[in-house]
Amino acid sequence: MSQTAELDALEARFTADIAAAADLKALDDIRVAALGKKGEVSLKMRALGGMSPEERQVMGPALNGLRDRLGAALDARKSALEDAALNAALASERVDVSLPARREPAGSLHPVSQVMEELAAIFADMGFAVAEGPDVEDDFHNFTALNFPAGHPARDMHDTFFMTPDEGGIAKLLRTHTSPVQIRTLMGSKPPVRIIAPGRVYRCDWDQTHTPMFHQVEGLVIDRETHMGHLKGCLIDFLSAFFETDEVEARLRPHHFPFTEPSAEMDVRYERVGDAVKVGSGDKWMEILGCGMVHPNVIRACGLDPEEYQGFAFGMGVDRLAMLKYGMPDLRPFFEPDARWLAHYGFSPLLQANLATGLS
Ligand code: 2U9
Repeated sequence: MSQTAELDALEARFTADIAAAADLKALDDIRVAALGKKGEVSLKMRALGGMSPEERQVMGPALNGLRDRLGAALDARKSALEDAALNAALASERVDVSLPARREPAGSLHPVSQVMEELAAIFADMGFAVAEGPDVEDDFHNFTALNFPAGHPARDMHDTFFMTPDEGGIAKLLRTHTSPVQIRTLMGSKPPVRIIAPGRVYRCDWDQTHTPMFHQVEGLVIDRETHMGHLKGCLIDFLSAFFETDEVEARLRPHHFPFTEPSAEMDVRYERVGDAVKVGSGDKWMEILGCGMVHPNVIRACGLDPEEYQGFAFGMGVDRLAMLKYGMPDLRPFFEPDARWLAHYGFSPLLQANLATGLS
């Protein structure tokens, strides 16, 4: 057989092998056998050196052409095999995103989050907006603007978490109540104001009924003619919506807060049903929240004239409200990541608290 006829036969064989290669591994074996260092085409190219100039003139271009055509055939077959592999994977791993979910979501809403949602829904219905502010506060917004006198015990290191003082000796602190949120809102807006401020607060306190971080919701209404009657009506409506009963019986008992004057605590009639409370019946009274008419000094500190504007404020502990409504006997598991506790007391994230279809 002539040398060119031999090349034709070689080409025919490799071309057929390439077309028949079933996978990428088989194809690579063919590439090595033809074009690898010791491949048949490579060996023939190496033999060019020993040929006469006339032979080389024929065989050189013939071998180059063969090498290029086999290279191109190998590349084409490689991408065809890769496409086929991808299509097979896509077909076998197909996901129909339009199918319904097989399971309910695994997570659940913490009772504190649930109660926060309930509070927001109830007060939104009464025209209150939700206001938020920083957890790290300064003395002015947390104490001074709220009419705390210089030596008030709440300013003490024993009750408040202070940060390391800056170069000027000024120490930031963790807010001890959400009242600074309302100071910030009041300083930046013109009455009428109706807001609730839910959020985390911090106090140096740690025993069976107190945790160093807990949750509060406070409310503030500032307008021209707001009075104690509005305060009492608003709070009774709130308690009736929250405890889901029309029977609420409440009484105001005089108290003292620096930021309100007069100040009161509100008690509700209740009886125990297991670990939860039933509000509206029974012969016991329980303190449920604090409230009062905003002190003129607080209105003044926010840049408003207390002769023109007045209003009421209230505050309550969200963790305690959750315990009372949902019957948790102990506060401590609220802050422990115990999945079983959460599975028992948690709420579906798909059922958002609202007044139309029910709070809980
Ligand atoms: C401004 C003016 C007045 C907020 C108020 C209370 C009464 C109160 C406590 C309840 C239990 C806190 O969680 S608790 O320990 N709070 O009794 N809070 S009036 O008064 C304000 C707030 C902001 C500008």
